[in-house]
Amino acid sequence: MTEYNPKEIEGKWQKEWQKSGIYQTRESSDKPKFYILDMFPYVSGEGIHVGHPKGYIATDIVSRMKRMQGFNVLHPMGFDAFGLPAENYAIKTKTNPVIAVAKNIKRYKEQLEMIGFDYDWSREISTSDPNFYKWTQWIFLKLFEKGLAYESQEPVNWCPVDKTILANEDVEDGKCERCGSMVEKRPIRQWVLKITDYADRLLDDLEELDWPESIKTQQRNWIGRSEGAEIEFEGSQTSFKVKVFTTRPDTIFGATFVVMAGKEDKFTGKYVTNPATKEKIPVWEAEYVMSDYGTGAIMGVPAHDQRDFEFAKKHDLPIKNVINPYPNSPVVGGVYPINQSPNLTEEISRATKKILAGEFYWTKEGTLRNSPGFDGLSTEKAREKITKKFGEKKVKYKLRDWVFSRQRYWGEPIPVLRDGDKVIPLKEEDLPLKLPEVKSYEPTGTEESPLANIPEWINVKVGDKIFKRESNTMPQWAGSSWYYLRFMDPRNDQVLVDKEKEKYWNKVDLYVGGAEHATRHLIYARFWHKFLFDIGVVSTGEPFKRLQHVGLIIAEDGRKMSKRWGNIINPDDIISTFGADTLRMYEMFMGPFDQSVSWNSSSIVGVRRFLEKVWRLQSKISKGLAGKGQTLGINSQGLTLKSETLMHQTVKKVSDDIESMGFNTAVSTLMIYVNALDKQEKISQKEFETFLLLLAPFAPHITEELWHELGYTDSIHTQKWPTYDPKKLLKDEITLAVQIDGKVRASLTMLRGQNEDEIKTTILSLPQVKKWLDGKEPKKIIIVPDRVVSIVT
Ligand code: ANZ
Repeated sequence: MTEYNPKEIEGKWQKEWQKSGIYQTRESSDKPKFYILDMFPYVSGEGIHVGHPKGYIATDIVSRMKRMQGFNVLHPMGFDAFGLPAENYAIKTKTNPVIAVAKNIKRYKEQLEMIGFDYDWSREISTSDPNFYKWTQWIFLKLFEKGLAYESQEPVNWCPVDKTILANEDVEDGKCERCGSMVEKRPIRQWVLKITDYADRLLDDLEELDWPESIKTQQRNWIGRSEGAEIEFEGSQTSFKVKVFTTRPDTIFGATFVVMAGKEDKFTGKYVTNPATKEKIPVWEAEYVMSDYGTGAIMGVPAHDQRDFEFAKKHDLPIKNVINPYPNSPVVGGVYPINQSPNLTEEISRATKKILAGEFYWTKEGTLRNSPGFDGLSTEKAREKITKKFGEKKVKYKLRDWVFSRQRYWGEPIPVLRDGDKVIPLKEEDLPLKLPEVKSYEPTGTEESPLANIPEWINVKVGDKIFKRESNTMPQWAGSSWYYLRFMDPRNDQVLVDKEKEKYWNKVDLYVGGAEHATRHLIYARFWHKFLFDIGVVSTGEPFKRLQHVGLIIAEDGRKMSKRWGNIINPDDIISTFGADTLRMYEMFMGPFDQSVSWNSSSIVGVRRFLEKVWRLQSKISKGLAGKGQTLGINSQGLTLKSETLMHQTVKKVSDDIESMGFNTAVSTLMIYVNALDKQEKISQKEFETFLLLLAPFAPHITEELWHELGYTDSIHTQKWPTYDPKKLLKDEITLAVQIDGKVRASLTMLRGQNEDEIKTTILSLPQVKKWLDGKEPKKIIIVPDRVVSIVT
């Protein structure tokens, strides 16, 4: 037996798989489909570190198991090549983005191939390929046609360093998500997509998705639906009036001022009338009121809102309580309803007294007071009645329309012509509108992209007239909003995706990627998908059935892996020292898949040793019976009963764990199994094969080699996935006494619930029984279940 040497086998099998095309997805198939997808990488720096492939290894494992289980698997890969990350890298390295991106894609691919993934590379796509972005532009034209793409001059986020406007989703804590600079508000001409038209559907349809609850919650909060009322506060004498949005119309009798959005706290000198109390109240400006939410103005109810309370305290404005938190509390004469300790009751009384006196705020529910005509009503009931009487029911969203244009070169050109203020969309047959190759691609800092400086491209002569093209390009998130559809039919030049193919493959069954995409890519893609559903391009209302996020791999020093810290671990180095199979298994073994874990150089050695042990196991295979354990039964496949149980248990556990993405426990189950096999003097071929099949998704190279060592000529990756027999999972053992002609001659420990044939075969193969029978044929074998086997000769 040779030594385990991954260098010799890994490259060899990768080439072989490519040659034989075993991972290519066939079009028509009577098998059930399984579409499994990774969030494709954006192409920025040069190459990947060990953190990047963690999710890809996971989908590789699931896809391999599913293929072996008889599914027609689609597991594609491509590159998110347009946008800021790629362009900034190009600018930094002074390489034209066209060249930089091509070079980086090549490098990424080489690295991915070394890990031994089962991607169907014949379906590779890149968002900056005109054959791809033709359809991104096509979707834009459809959005425009339906009135969902429009131009606006609203003040938007401007990043002074990246020199482009950004969507709200691109801004984190007031900073540009890419470069960290403070964004400014600037009124710049922009293209906007009306995602708000889809707010309710984006919200409602979350219910049906098998997604992590945390991501659903983030989307709910991002969409931020609020039910409330708009109420108008009219000027006392003048025509001046202020409309406010409130979720608490029930507190209107406590509104003692109105605040409009402003840069600093300031009394405007104006007054309006509270429609409920008919009192004259002052109008202020303050920073805490946002100009772009609700109506940009609020009614100040200091007794029931913390910020209003603080504002009133600061500016000495009246505070008037209109809600009694505990209507039955001793303070107002009733008896406190809950059986509380006297101390607690006392404390509540004291707090209630303070609240009722307007010395503190109460933001929760209660019963109305100081509200003539509504006193005694519950806050809930009062909201309804007061809205009817003084205002109008309204639903507001935090979600804003998607600012969709960038003043940058490296993106999809927006396919429209302009004649002064008039916008003329291109015709479908004029797509793709190709991005011209340029010498200078640095952003200009103006409202235009560098494309505006290329007269041959920007000016279009039609007849005698000169039209101008749109110089702005689409954001990085355009291509990724629909790329998963293109994998279903990547080379179609007639339609975005063929109807039949779309029907067969939609939805993505399992989508795996970073949790940081919760409120951007995953909202944008759902929006586009719903739009494509509305215009009949796709047949499902949602793109991704099940979503799973990947936990980060942190560097050994506990920091994020980054060039800046010099703590990057390159997968190429790990592969050349330990092999790709070790890298794969180690990354799955590190910890729960969705949690962050630190790299640990010494643990990876343990995984390599495990694979060496697997390699050595082949010398123990016995084609006949298993050795040892004379008191244990042996079944027809040469398995001792104990080892048979363990085999069935291992099959079940590993299959279930892969299905639920519990890869770390799947690996440890395989390790336990190997240790058990290693303790046996001999192992049966059946056991070894079953084990190899279970290990194959994790370590595709070593298993392929050992499989061929067994004499097989076709790939292990196209074999059937092992199944288990639930009856054989039973752990409890029984001991049968074996009588021969009335005398106990042997005993047999076996699992409860074996069938009679199994028991008979096992008994007759026991050495002691053979000895006593001495070649005689038994006339009769009587089995008393779980107790005695009686052989009559
Ligand atoms: C009166 C009131 C009384 C309020 C009370 C709250 C408690 P959501 O939609 O859940 O975030 N609000 C409305 N527009 C605003 C704006 N442009 N900037 C800042 N605050 C704004 O919360 C809606 C509530 O936030 C509204 O209800 C309003 O304050 C405030 F006891 O109106 B409320």
